[in-house]
Amino acid sequence: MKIDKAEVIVTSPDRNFVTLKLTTDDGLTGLGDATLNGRELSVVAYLTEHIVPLLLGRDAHNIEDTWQFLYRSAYWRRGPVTMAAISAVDVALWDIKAKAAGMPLYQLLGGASRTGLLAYGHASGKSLNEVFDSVNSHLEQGFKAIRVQTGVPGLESIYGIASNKGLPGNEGVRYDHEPAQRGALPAEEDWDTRSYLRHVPTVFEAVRNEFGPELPLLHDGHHRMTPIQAAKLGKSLEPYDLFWLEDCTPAENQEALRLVRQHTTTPLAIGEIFNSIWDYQQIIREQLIDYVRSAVTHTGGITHLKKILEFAAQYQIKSGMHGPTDISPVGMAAAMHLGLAIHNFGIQEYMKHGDKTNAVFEQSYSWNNGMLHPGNKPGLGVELNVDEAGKYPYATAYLPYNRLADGTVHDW
Ligand code: CS2
Ligand code: MG
Repeated sequence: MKIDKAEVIVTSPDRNFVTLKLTTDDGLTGLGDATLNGRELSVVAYLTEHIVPLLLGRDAHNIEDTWQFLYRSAYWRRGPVTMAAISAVDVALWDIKAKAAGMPLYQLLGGASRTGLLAYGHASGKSLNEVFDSVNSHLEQGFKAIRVQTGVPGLESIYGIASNKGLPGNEGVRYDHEPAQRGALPAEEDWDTRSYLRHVPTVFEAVRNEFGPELPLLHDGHHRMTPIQAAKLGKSLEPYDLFWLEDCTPAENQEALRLVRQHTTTPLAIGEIFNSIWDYQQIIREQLIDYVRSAVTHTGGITHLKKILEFAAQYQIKSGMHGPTDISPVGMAAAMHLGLAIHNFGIQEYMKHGDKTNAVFEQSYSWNNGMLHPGNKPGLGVELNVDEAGKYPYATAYLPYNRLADGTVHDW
């Protein structure tokens, strides 16, 4: 079964997506998500110029060998662009192999270890009332776990707060938080960690009082605190029993988490911007995190993320796969198949895609009563409608960045 055709498809229904479509000489097709938010075209070039020529004629069944070939023959290893490109090839090959076997991918990955996948949604608001409204609307949608992001007094616009302003042409349409904004330049946002550290615990106290002790609550620190500030926040949130505090401090320096661990028992989740097992080696071995946040799309595909999660399982660390709207339905389906098969599944992030996106990517995964399921169609269960995709050309969009009051650039 030789790879006969490799297409890199770029479309921008509600936001930009990059998809690799492989076709074999006996007509089977496989899809892989290669969307790297705000840097999409770099992966398009990596795939089109450097990888596609290497794939044609290869045996589509040899997934591990193809992974190792793409990783080692590049000489230049790791990094978000390389690993997103390798991921797209890997997932497309797993899609093809499962279709050839006539079974849903999770069956090929060892079968189902559970009946469905607990998922969390994004509630947010500038004010407490807005936060309460958003939590209620997510409970009404069936979510059984909720991430809470709040505005901070004195800061104009910060990460994670949905707004009613909507996208150009979508004014007034409630618009869940899509961080990448279309435009020629990235938006500049302001930040102040001390006012954030004062405010966030008060919001979680109010949410607990309003919604009770059981509801799993999550929060994303989005890489903005120093290790001691992260330790302080983790400690001040302990009374509110968070499911996890995510990306509490930039983790390039993995041992920074030791200081956080010393001071708080709030569970820690990290890894959405990691892209290889090496980014996790120390924090897993030293038990410095509780959840692996990597997405299949950004971490070398199912082949590599499965190895990271198997390593994590030895330390009772669970999965918490990244799943915002910049992970395409192809990437979400791959996460669900892997999540259903592994033992150490923790929780799955789930931001619903827009109607245009759902028309481009025909999905067979389901959302029911707070649980996701990848479906039972052979392969991934997602097909790309090329004509529909063709309606939405790429649109330049950037993630915002932060400056502190004195003008210093800060982690966004
Ligand atoms: C976030 C993302 O969902 C999350 O946990 O951290 O929204 C992140 O900001 C985007 O994926 C960046 O592209
Ligand atoms: Mg995050």
